[in-house]
Amino acid sequence: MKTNETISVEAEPYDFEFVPATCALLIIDMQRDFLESGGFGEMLGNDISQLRRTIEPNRVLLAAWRAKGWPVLHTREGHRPDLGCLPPAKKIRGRSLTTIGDKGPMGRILVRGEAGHDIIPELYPAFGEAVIDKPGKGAFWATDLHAIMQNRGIKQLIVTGVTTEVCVNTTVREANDRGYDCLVPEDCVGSYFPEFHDMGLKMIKAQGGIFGWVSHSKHVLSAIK
Ligand code: TIU
Repeated sequence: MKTNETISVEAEPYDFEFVPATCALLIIDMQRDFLESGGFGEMLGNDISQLRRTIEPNRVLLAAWRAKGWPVLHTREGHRPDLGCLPPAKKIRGRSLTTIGDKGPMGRILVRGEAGHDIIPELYPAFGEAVIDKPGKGAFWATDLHAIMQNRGIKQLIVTGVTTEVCVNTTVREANDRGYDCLVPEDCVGSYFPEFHDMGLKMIKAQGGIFGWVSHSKHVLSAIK
């Protein structure tokens, strides 16, 4: 398969077409604090199994994408150790006794360089794969993702990761407004709340693909094999 060949993936609301050289796999926030037992997500009372089911399909898709030598990007949600990029509103939201920046079960919560902030070992970035540290929910705001995509000629994104209605949806919307196409494989994204996951996906593909396309990793894998 040539990297300038157009590949068609079964998707909703209609097939998604992409050219490998200009389409990146963007894996959102597969961080220990969101996915692992004892992390920040679980500390807040969330059911991490809803997110952990995404690990294996992401691992398989990442391995396939890497085997082709196609572009891979990763993001992490978190803040500078001095918390200079943490808005006070985000710090106090939720009225929890322990909030972002405080000592949590895996180091300071969502602080860059801490164990819980890092990406889970199953999907650890390889050499040459950009890791984008983002202070917000969207991967474009206050990051160099847009510049990286422009510099590398990336026009389309396969967006996976967590959580469906928060960081994945926000990123897909930001990408849409910047003129990029996004495909979301539904088994590779997850939410602590199944009903938000379902609606988050419907919101993307409604109205003729108002924000993008929704598919399943099996359709991506069969299209690229
Ligand atoms: N990455 C991401 O979605 N961050 C969140 O805070 N998600 C929640 O669902 N809370």
